[in-house]
Amino acid sequence: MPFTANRYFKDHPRVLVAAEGMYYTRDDGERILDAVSGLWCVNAGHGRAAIAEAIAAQAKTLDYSPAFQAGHPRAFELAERLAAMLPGDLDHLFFTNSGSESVETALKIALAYHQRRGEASRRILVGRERGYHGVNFGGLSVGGIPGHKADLGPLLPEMDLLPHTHDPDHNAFSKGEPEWGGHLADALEEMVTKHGSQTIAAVIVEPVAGSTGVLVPPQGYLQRLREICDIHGILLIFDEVITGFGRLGAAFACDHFGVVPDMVTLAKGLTNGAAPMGAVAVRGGIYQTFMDSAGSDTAIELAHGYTYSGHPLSCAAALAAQDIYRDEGLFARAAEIAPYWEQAVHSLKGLPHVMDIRNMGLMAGIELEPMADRPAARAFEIYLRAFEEGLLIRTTGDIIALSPPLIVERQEIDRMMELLTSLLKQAA
Ligand code: PXG
Ligand code: PLP
Repeated sequence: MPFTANRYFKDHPRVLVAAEGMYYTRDDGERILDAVSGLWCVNAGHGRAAIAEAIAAQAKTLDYSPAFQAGHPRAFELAERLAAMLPGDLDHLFFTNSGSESVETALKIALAYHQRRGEASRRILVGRERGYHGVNFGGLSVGGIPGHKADLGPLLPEMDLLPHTHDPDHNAFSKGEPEWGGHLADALEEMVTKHGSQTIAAVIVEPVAGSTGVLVPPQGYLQRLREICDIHGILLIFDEVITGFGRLGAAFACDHFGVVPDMVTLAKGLTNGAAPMGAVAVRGGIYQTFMDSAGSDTAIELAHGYTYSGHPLSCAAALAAQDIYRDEGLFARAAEIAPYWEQAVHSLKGLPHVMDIRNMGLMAGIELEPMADRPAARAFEIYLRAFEEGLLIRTTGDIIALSPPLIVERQEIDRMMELLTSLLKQAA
Protein backbone atom coordinates (compact mmCIF):
# COMPACT_ATOMS: atom_id res chain seq x y z
CA MET A 1 0.00 0.00 0.00
CA PRO A 2 1.28 3.50 -0.87
CA PHE A 3 2.84 5.55 1.93
CA THR A 4 1.25 3.20 4.46
CA ALA A 5 2.45 1.34 7.51
CA ASN A 6 1.65 -1.97 5.81
CA ARG A 7 2.31 -4.32 8.73
CA TYR A 8 0.27 -2.17 11.09
CA PHE A 9 -2.54 -1.96 8.56
CA LYS A 10 -2.72 -5.75 8.24
CA ASP A 11 -3.34 -5.95 11.95
CA HIS A 12 -5.56 -2.87 12.14
CA PRO A 13 -7.27 -2.45 8.77
CA ARG A 14 -9.13 0.77 8.04
CA VAL A 15 -11.51 0.27 5.16
CA LEU A 16 -13.88 2.72 3.49
CA VAL A 17 -16.73 1.38 1.41
CA ALA A 18 -18.84 4.38 0.36
CA ALA A 19 -18.87 8.17 0.34
CA GLU A 20 -21.48 10.90 0.10
CA GLY A 21 -21.13 14.64 0.60
CA MET A 22 -18.88 15.33 3.60
CA TYR A 23 -18.84 11.71 4.80
CA TYR A 24 -17.23 8.36 4.16
CA THR A 25 -18.81 5.12 5.31
CA ARG A 26 -16.52 2.57 6.94
CA ASP A 27 -16.86 -1.17 6.41
CA ASP A 28 -18.58 -1.43 9.82
CA GLY A 29 -21.30 0.87 8.49
CA GLU A 30 -20.29 3.92 10.58
CA ARG A 31 -20.02 7.32 8.91
CA ILE A 32 -16.86 9.35 9.18
CA LEU A 33 -16.53 13.08 8.57
CA ASP A 34 -13.98 13.91 5.87
CA ALA A 35 -11.69 16.75 6.98
CA VAL A 36 -9.14 16.20 4.17
CA SER A 37 -11.18 15.84 0.97
CA GLY A 38 -10.01 12.25 0.64
CA LEU A 39 -6.38 13.16 -0.01
CA TRP A 40 -6.84 16.88 -0.77
CA CYS A 41 -8.77 16.12 -3.95
CA VAL A 42 -12.53 15.79 -3.45
CA ASN A 43 -13.13 19.54 -3.41
CA ALA A 44 -16.85 19.39 -4.29
CA GLY A 45 -17.58 16.64 -1.78
CA HIS A 46 -18.20 12.96 -2.43
CA GLY A 47 -20.60 11.06 -4.61
CA ARG A 48 -21.38 13.79 -7.10
CA ALA A 49 -23.96 12.19 -9.41
CA ALA A 50 -23.20 14.48 -12.35
CA ILE A 51 -19.58 13.30 -12.40
CA ALA A 52 -20.55 9.64 -12.14
CA GLU A 53 -23.06 10.06 -14.96
CA ALA A 54 -20.57 11.89 -17.18
CA ILE A 55 -18.03 9.10 -16.72
CA ALA A 56 -20.64 6.42 -17.47
CA ALA A 57 -21.92 8.22 -20.57
CA GLN A 58 -18.38 8.74 -21.85
CA ALA A 59 -17.50 5.08 -21.31
CA LYS A 60 -20.44 4.09 -23.47
CA THR A 61 -19.67 6.62 -26.22
CA LEU A 62 -15.87 6.56 -26.52
CA ASP A 63 -14.06 4.33 -24.06
CA TYR A 64 -10.55 5.12 -25.18
CA SER A 65 -8.99 7.17 -27.91
CA PRO A 66 -5.30 6.84 -28.83
CA ALA A 67 -3.42 9.64 -27.16
CA PHE A 68 -0.70 9.85 -29.82
CA GLN A 69 -1.40 11.28 -33.32
CA ALA A 70 -5.18 11.48 -32.79
CA GLY A 71 -7.54 13.42 -30.56
CA HIS A 72 -11.06 13.48 -29.15
CA PRO A 73 -13.38 16.42 -28.52
CA ARG A 74 -13.56 16.25 -24.72
CA ALA A 75 -9.80 16.72 -24.34
CA PHE A 76 -9.84 19.90 -26.44
CA GLU A 77 -12.92 21.13 -24.65
CA LEU A 78 -11.23 20.61 -21.28
CA ALA A 79 -8.00 22.27 -22.42
CA GLU A 80 -9.94 25.32 -23.60
CA ARG A 81 -11.91 25.42 -20.41
CA LEU A 82 -8.79 25.34 -18.23
CA ALA A 83 -6.97 27.87 -20.42
CA ALA A 84 -9.88 30.26 -19.94
CA MET A 85 -9.83 29.73 -16.16
CA LEU A 86 -6.07 30.19 -15.76
CA PRO A 87 -4.64 33.71 -15.51
CA GLY A 88 -2.55 35.52 -18.09
CA ASP A 89 -1.31 33.60 -21.10
CA LEU A 90 -1.23 30.23 -19.33
CA ASP A 91 -3.23 29.00 -22.28
CA HIS A 92 -1.85 25.65 -23.45
CA LEU A 93 -2.41 22.37 -21.63
CA PHE A 94 -0.76 18.97 -21.58
CA PHE A 95 -2.65 16.12 -19.90
CA THR A 96 -1.20 13.50 -17.59
CA ASN A 97 -2.61 11.01 -15.09
CA SER A 98 -1.36 12.35 -11.77
CA GLY A 99 0.43 15.15 -10.02
CA SER A 100 3.69 13.23 -10.19
CA GLU A 101 3.42 12.92 -13.95
CA SER A 102 2.50 16.58 -14.23
CA VAL A 103 5.70 17.49 -12.40
CA GLU A 104 7.87 15.25 -14.62
CA THR A 105 6.22 16.79 -17.65
CA ALA A 106 6.81 20.36 -16.48
CA LEU A 107 10.46 19.72 -15.62
CA LYS A 108 11.07 18.12 -19.03
CA ILE A 109 9.37 21.01 -20.80
CA ALA A 110 11.56 23.45 -18.86
CA LEU A 111 14.80 21.76 -19.90
CA ALA A 112 13.71 21.26 -23.50
CA TYR A 113 12.44 24.84 -23.78
CA HIS A 114 15.85 26.27 -22.98
CA GLN A 115 17.52 23.84 -25.39
CA ARG A 116 15.13 24.87 -28.13
CA ARG A 117 15.79 28.53 -27.68
CA GLY A 118 19.54 28.07 -27.67
CA GLU A 119 20.28 28.33 -23.96
CA ALA A 120 21.35 24.74 -23.45
CA SER A 121 23.48 25.77 -20.46
CA ARG A 122 20.31 26.10 -18.41
CA ARG A 123 20.20 22.62 -16.86
CA ILE A 124 19.70 23.22 -13.15
CA LEU A 125 16.27 22.55 -11.66
CA VAL A 126 15.60 24.27 -8.36
CA GLY A 127 13.13 23.08 -5.75
CA ARG A 128 12.74 23.92 -2.09
CA GLU A 129 13.35 22.21 1.24
CA ARG A 130 10.13 20.62 2.50
CA GLY A 131 8.74 20.68 -1.02
CA TYR A 132 6.72 17.71 -2.31
CA HIS A 133 6.48 17.17 -6.03
CA GLY A 134 5.37 13.58 -6.21
CA VAL A 135 7.33 10.38 -6.29
CA ASN A 136 8.85 10.06 -9.75
CA PHE A 137 12.55 10.64 -10.29
CA GLY A 138 12.42 14.27 -11.44
CA GLY A 139 9.94 15.35 -8.80
CA LEU A 140 11.94 13.53 -6.14
CA SER A 141 15.13 15.23 -7.31
CA VAL A 142 13.68 18.69 -6.72
CA GLY A 143 11.68 17.50 -3.72
CA GLY A 144 12.75 18.55 -0.27
CA ILE A 145 11.85 15.54 1.88
CA PRO A 146 15.10 13.72 2.65
CA GLY A 147 13.34 10.52 3.72
CA HIS A 148 11.86 10.08 0.25
CA LYS A 149 15.31 10.08 -1.36
CA ALA A 150 17.31 8.27 1.27
CA ASP A 151 17.35 4.78 -0.25
CA LEU A 152 17.83 5.84 -3.82
CA GLY A 153 21.34 7.18 -4.22
CA PRO A 154 22.00 10.11 -6.53
CA LEU A 155 19.01 11.44 -8.43
CA LEU A 156 19.16 14.26 -11.01
CA PRO A 157 22.57 15.81 -10.30
CA GLU A 158 21.86 19.29 -11.64
CA MET A 159 19.55 20.57 -8.96
CA ASP A 160 19.49 22.79 -5.90
CA LEU A 161 17.07 23.56 -3.09
CA LEU A 162 15.90 26.90 -1.74
CA PRO A 163 15.45 27.10 2.02
CA HIS A 164 11.92 26.48 3.24
CA THR A 165 10.04 29.37 4.76
CA HIS A 166 8.84 27.92 8.04
CA ASP A 167 10.48 29.15 11.21
CA PRO A 168 8.28 28.89 14.31
CA ASP A 169 10.51 31.37 16.15
CA HIS A 170 9.31 34.00 13.71
CA ASN A 171 5.98 32.81 12.36
CA ALA A 172 4.26 30.43 14.82
CA PHE A 173 0.47 30.85 14.96
CA SER A 174 0.37 33.08 11.89
CA LYS A 175 -3.06 33.58 10.41
CA GLY A 176 -2.68 33.47 6.65
CA GLU A 177 0.60 34.72 5.21
CA PRO A 178 3.29 35.21 7.86
CA GLU A 179 4.78 38.70 8.04
CA TRP A 180 8.29 37.31 8.44
CA GLY A 181 10.24 35.50 5.75
CA GLY A 182 9.68 37.25 2.41
CA HIS A 183 13.44 37.83 2.20
CA LEU A 184 14.03 34.06 1.94
CA ALA A 185 13.20 34.33 -1.77
CA ASP A 186 16.51 36.14 -2.18
CA ALA A 187 18.22 32.77 -1.79
CA LEU A 188 17.41 32.31 -5.47
CA GLU A 189 19.46 35.38 -6.30
CA GLU A 190 22.36 33.87 -4.34
CA MET A 191 21.97 30.63 -6.27
CA VAL A 192 22.36 32.49 -9.55
CA THR A 193 25.60 33.94 -8.23
CA LYS A 194 26.78 30.55 -7.01
CA HIS A 195 25.98 28.54 -10.17
CA GLY A 196 26.50 31.28 -12.74
CA SER A 197 24.06 33.16 -14.94
CA GLN A 198 22.23 31.12 -17.56
CA THR A 199 22.59 27.86 -15.64
CA ILE A 200 19.24 27.64 -13.87
CA ALA A 201 16.40 26.32 -16.02
CA ALA A 202 13.47 26.51 -13.65
CA VAL A 203 12.28 26.88 -10.09
CA ILE A 204 9.40 24.75 -8.88
CA VAL A 205 7.52 25.53 -5.68
CA GLU A 206 4.19 24.75 -4.12
CA PRO A 207 2.56 28.15 -3.52
CA VAL A 208 1.47 26.72 -0.16
CA ALA A 209 3.40 23.56 0.72
CA GLY A 210 0.78 20.91 1.47
CA SER A 211 2.37 17.54 2.15
CA THR A 212 4.95 18.73 4.62
CA GLY A 213 2.35 20.33 6.82
CA VAL A 214 0.72 23.42 5.28
CA LEU A 215 3.56 25.91 5.05
CA VAL A 216 2.08 29.24 4.02
CA PRO A 217 4.31 31.57 1.99
CA PRO A 218 5.46 34.71 3.79
CA GLN A 219 4.11 38.03 2.57
CA GLY A 220 5.80 39.07 -0.67
CA TYR A 221 7.72 35.80 -1.05
CA LEU A 222 6.10 34.45 -4.22
CA GLN A 223 6.06 37.90 -5.81
CA ARG A 224 9.79 38.21 -5.12
CA LEU A 225 10.47 34.78 -6.65
CA ARG A 226 8.64 35.94 -9.78
CA GLU A 227 10.79 39.09 -9.95
CA ILE A 228 14.05 37.21 -9.58
CA CYS A 229 13.00 34.65 -12.20
CA ASP A 230 12.17 37.49 -14.61
CA ILE A 231 15.50 39.21 -14.05
CA HIS A 232 17.47 36.03 -14.69
CA GLY A 233 15.41 34.29 -17.37
CA ILE A 234 14.41 31.42 -15.09
CA LEU A 235 11.09 29.66 -15.57
CA LEU A 236 8.81 29.71 -12.54
CA ILE A 237 6.65 26.62 -12.03
CA PHE A 238 3.84 26.61 -9.48
CA ASP A 239 2.94 23.12 -8.36
CA GLU A 240 -0.77 23.62 -7.75
CA VAL A 241 -1.68 19.96 -7.37
CA ILE A 242 -3.21 20.81 -3.98
CA THR A 243 -3.78 24.57 -4.22
CA GLY A 244 -5.59 24.36 -7.58
CA PHE A 245 -9.38 24.29 -7.89
CA GLY A 246 -10.48 26.49 -5.07
CA ARG A 247 -8.46 25.34 -2.07
CA LEU A 248 -7.36 28.92 -1.31
CA GLY A 249 -10.69 30.52 -2.18
CA ALA A 250 -9.74 31.36 -5.77
CA ALA A 251 -9.53 29.08 -8.78
CA PHE A 252 -5.74 28.84 -8.44
CA ALA A 253 -3.08 30.03 -6.03
CA CYS A 254 -1.73 32.19 -8.86
CA ASP A 255 -4.99 34.15 -8.72
CA HIS A 256 -4.92 34.36 -4.96
CA PHE A 257 -1.35 35.69 -4.87
CA GLY A 258 -1.54 37.68 -8.10
CA VAL A 259 1.54 35.95 -9.54
CA VAL A 260 1.52 34.40 -13.00
CA PRO A 261 4.08 31.60 -13.21
CA ASP A 262 5.38 30.18 -16.49
CA MET A 263 3.89 26.75 -15.85
CA VAL A 264 1.32 25.33 -13.48
CA THR A 265 1.01 21.67 -12.54
CA LEU A 266 -2.46 20.40 -11.69
CA ALA A 267 -4.14 17.13 -10.61
CA LYS A 268 -6.36 16.07 -7.68
CA GLY A 269 -9.28 18.55 -7.73
CA LEU A 270 -9.17 18.64 -11.53
CA THR A 271 -11.60 15.70 -11.55
CA ASN A 272 -12.79 16.10 -7.96
CA GLY A 273 -10.72 12.97 -7.36
CA ALA A 274 -13.23 10.87 -9.31
CA ALA A 275 -10.78 9.78 -12.02
CA PRO A 276 -6.99 9.95 -12.20
CA MET A 277 -5.87 12.98 -14.13
CA GLY A 278 -3.25 15.70 -14.11
CA ALA A 279 -2.35 18.60 -16.36
CA VAL A 280 0.44 21.06 -17.04
CA ALA A 281 -0.45 24.56 -18.19
CA VAL A 282 2.23 26.56 -20.01
CA ARG A 283 2.38 30.15 -21.18
CA GLY A 284 1.86 30.83 -24.86
CA GLY A 285 5.52 31.70 -25.44
CA ILE A 286 6.67 28.28 -24.25
CA TYR A 287 4.18 26.51 -26.49
CA GLN A 288 5.19 28.68 -29.45
CA THR A 289 8.88 27.97 -28.92
CA PHE A 290 8.23 24.26 -29.42
CA MET A 291 6.04 24.87 -32.44
CA ASP A 292 8.60 27.16 -34.08
CA SER A 293 11.67 25.03 -33.46
CA ALA A 294 10.50 21.59 -34.52
CA GLY A 295 11.52 21.58 -38.17
CA SER A 296 9.15 20.08 -40.74
CA ASP A 297 5.43 20.30 -40.18
CA THR A 298 5.13 16.56 -39.59
CA ALA A 299 7.83 16.55 -36.92
CA ILE A 300 6.70 15.88 -33.33
CA GLU A 301 7.30 19.02 -31.29
CA LEU A 302 7.48 17.44 -27.83
CA ALA A 303 8.71 13.87 -27.47
CA HIS A 304 6.60 13.13 -24.42
CA GLY A 305 3.23 11.64 -23.55
CA TYR A 306 1.33 8.92 -21.73
CA THR A 307 -0.95 6.20 -23.09
CA TYR A 308 -3.67 7.70 -20.95
CA SER A 309 -2.93 11.41 -21.53
CA GLY A 310 -6.34 13.06 -21.83
CA HIS A 311 -8.20 9.80 -21.20
CA PRO A 312 -11.83 10.26 -22.27
CA LEU A 313 -13.22 9.10 -18.90
CA SER A 314 -10.94 11.46 -17.00
CA CYS A 315 -11.83 14.34 -19.33
CA ALA A 316 -15.53 13.65 -18.80
CA ALA A 317 -15.00 13.61 -15.03
CA ALA A 318 -12.97 16.83 -15.16
CA LEU A 319 -15.52 18.68 -17.26
CA ALA A 320 -18.34 17.62 -14.96
CA ALA A 321 -16.29 18.64 -11.91
CA GLN A 322 -15.60 22.07 -13.43
CA ASP A 323 -19.34 22.49 -14.08
CA ILE A 324 -20.05 21.81 -10.42
CA TYR A 325 -17.34 24.21 -9.23
CA ARG A 326 -18.75 26.93 -11.49
CA ASP A 327 -22.47 26.30 -10.98
CA GLU A 328 -22.17 26.08 -7.20
CA GLY A 329 -19.65 28.93 -6.96
CA LEU A 330 -17.48 26.69 -4.80
CA PHE A 331 -14.24 28.68 -5.07
CA ALA A 332 -16.02 31.80 -3.82
CA ARG A 333 -17.69 29.69 -1.15
CA ALA A 334 -14.29 28.57 0.09
CA ALA A 335 -13.23 32.22 0.33
CA GLU A 336 -16.43 33.05 2.18
CA ILE A 337 -16.05 30.38 4.84
CA ALA A 338 -12.26 30.73 5.17
CA PRO A 339 -12.43 33.33 7.99
CA TYR A 340 -14.67 31.01 10.00
CA TRP A 341 -12.25 28.17 9.31
CA GLU A 342 -9.32 30.33 10.42
CA GLN A 343 -10.93 31.22 13.71
CA ALA A 344 -11.98 27.61 14.29
CA VAL A 345 -8.55 26.07 13.75
CA HIS A 346 -6.81 28.77 15.77
CA SER A 347 -9.21 28.02 18.65
CA LEU A 348 -7.10 24.87 19.21
CA LYS A 349 -4.22 27.06 20.41
CA GLY A 350 -3.38 26.28 24.01
CA LEU A 351 -4.50 22.64 23.88
CA PRO A 352 -1.96 20.02 24.99
CA HIS A 353 0.99 19.48 22.62
CA VAL A 354 -0.04 22.20 20.12
CA MET A 355 3.13 24.07 19.03
CA ASP A 356 1.85 25.90 15.99
CA ILE A 357 -1.26 26.43 13.90
CA ARG A 358 -1.27 27.89 10.38
CA ASN A 359 -3.95 28.29 7.77
CA MET A 360 -4.86 29.65 4.38
CA GLY A 361 -8.10 29.27 2.44
CA LEU A 362 -9.53 25.91 3.46
CA MET A 363 -6.21 24.43 4.54
CA ALA A 364 -4.72 24.19 7.99
CA GLY A 365 -1.73 22.64 9.69
CA ILE A 366 -1.67 21.91 13.41
CA GLU A 367 1.82 21.08 14.58
CA LEU A 368 2.28 18.98 17.69
CA GLU A 369 5.24 18.59 19.96
CA PRO A 370 6.83 15.23 19.06
CA MET A 371 7.08 12.53 21.71
CA ALA A 372 10.61 12.06 22.95
CA ASP A 373 12.28 9.37 20.78
CA ARG A 374 9.09 8.62 18.84
CA PRO A 375 8.73 11.21 16.08
CA ALA A 376 5.35 11.14 14.30
CA ALA A 377 3.88 8.72 16.86
CA ARG A 378 1.71 11.28 18.63
CA ALA A 379 0.07 12.55 15.44
CA PHE A 380 -0.40 9.02 14.06
CA GLU A 381 -2.06 7.96 17.30
CA ILE A 382 -4.47 10.89 16.91
CA TYR A 383 -5.10 9.91 13.29
CA LEU A 384 -6.04 6.38 14.40
CA ARG A 385 -8.25 7.60 17.25
CA ALA A 386 -9.93 10.13 14.95
CA PHE A 387 -10.71 7.40 12.42
CA GLU A 388 -12.33 5.35 15.18
CA GLU A 389 -14.27 8.34 16.49
CA GLY A 390 -15.59 9.26 13.04
CA LEU A 391 -13.19 11.87 11.66
CA LEU A 392 -10.80 11.53 8.74
CA ILE A 393 -7.69 13.69 9.06
CA ARG A 394 -4.24 13.48 7.53
CA THR A 395 -0.99 13.54 9.43
CA THR A 396 2.53 14.16 8.24
CA GLY A 397 5.23 13.77 10.84
CA ASP A 398 3.72 15.36 13.95
CA ILE A 399 1.56 17.75 11.97
CA ILE A 400 -2.18 17.33 11.50
CA ALA A 401 -3.20 18.57 8.05
CA LEU A 402 -6.78 19.55 7.31
CA SER A 403 -8.35 20.47 3.96
CA PRO A 404 -12.09 19.82 3.98
CA PRO A 405 -14.26 19.76 0.87
CA LEU A 406 -15.27 23.29 -0.18
CA ILE A 407 -18.91 22.43 0.60
CA VAL A 408 -18.14 22.19 4.32
CA GLU A 409 -20.72 23.82 6.62
CA ARG A 410 -19.99 25.72 9.81
CA GLN A 411 -21.46 23.01 12.02
CA GLU A 412 -19.19 20.44 10.34
CA ILE A 413 -16.19 22.65 11.05
CA ASP A 414 -17.38 22.90 14.65
CA ARG A 415 -17.68 19.11 14.84
CA MET A 416 -14.13 18.68 13.48
CA MET A 417 -12.77 21.05 16.13
CA GLU A 418 -14.79 19.41 18.92
CA LEU A 419 -13.42 15.99 18.04
CA LEU A 420 -9.87 17.30 17.64
CA THR A 421 -10.11 19.11 20.96
CA SER A 422 -11.12 15.97 22.77
CA LEU A 423 -8.49 13.87 20.97
CA LEU A 424 -5.75 16.37 21.81
CA LYS A 425 -6.81 16.41 25.44
CA GLN A 426 -6.67 12.61 25.57
CA ALA A 427 -3.44 12.27 23.60
CA ALA A 428 -0.42 10.80 25.33
N1 PXG B 1 2.79 17.91 -6.28
C1 PXG B 1 2.15 18.29 -5.15
C2 PXG B 1 2.26 19.71 -4.69
C3 PXG B 1 1.36 17.37 -4.44
O1 PXG B 1 0.75 17.75 -3.32
C4 PXG B 1 1.97 15.70 -6.09
C5 PXG B 1 2.71 16.66 -6.75
C6 PXG B 1 1.90 14.32 -6.65
O2 PXG B 1 0.63 14.02 -7.10
P1 PXG B 1 0.16 12.48 -7.27
O3 PXG B 1 -1.17 12.61 -7.95
O4 PXG B 1 1.18 11.81 -8.12
O5 PXG B 1 0.08 11.90 -5.88
C7 PXG B 1 1.28 16.04 -4.92
C8 PXG B 1 0.47 14.99 -4.21
C9 PXG B 1 -0.40 14.18 1.77
C10 PXG B 1 -0.49 13.77 0.33
O6 PXG B 1 -1.40 14.08 2.48
C11 PXG B 1 -0.15 14.68 -0.62
C12 PXG B 1 -0.15 14.31 -1.95
C13 PXG B 1 -0.51 13.03 -2.32
C14 PXG B 1 -0.87 12.11 -1.35
C15 PXG B 1 -0.86 12.48 0.00
O7 PXG B 1 0.62 14.64 2.21
N2 PXG B 1 0.23 15.26 -2.86
N1 PLP C 1 6.32 0.30 -20.40
C1 PLP C 1 6.04 -0.25 -21.58
C2 PLP C 1 6.63 -1.61 -21.91
C3 PLP C 1 5.18 0.41 -22.51
O1 PLP C 1 4.92 -0.13 -23.69
C4 PLP C 1 4.63 1.68 -22.12
C5 PLP C 1 3.73 2.41 -23.04
O2 PLP C 1 3.48 2.03 -24.16
C6 PLP C 1 4.97 2.22 -20.90
C7 PLP C 1 5.81 1.53 -20.04
C8 PLP C 1 4.45 3.56 -20.47
O3 PLP C 1 3.11 3.45 -20.09
P1 PLP C 1 2.19 4.75 -20.01
O4 PLP C 1 2.11 5.31 -21.41
O5 PLP C 1 0.85 4.23 -19.52
O6 PLP C 1 2.83 5.69 -19.06
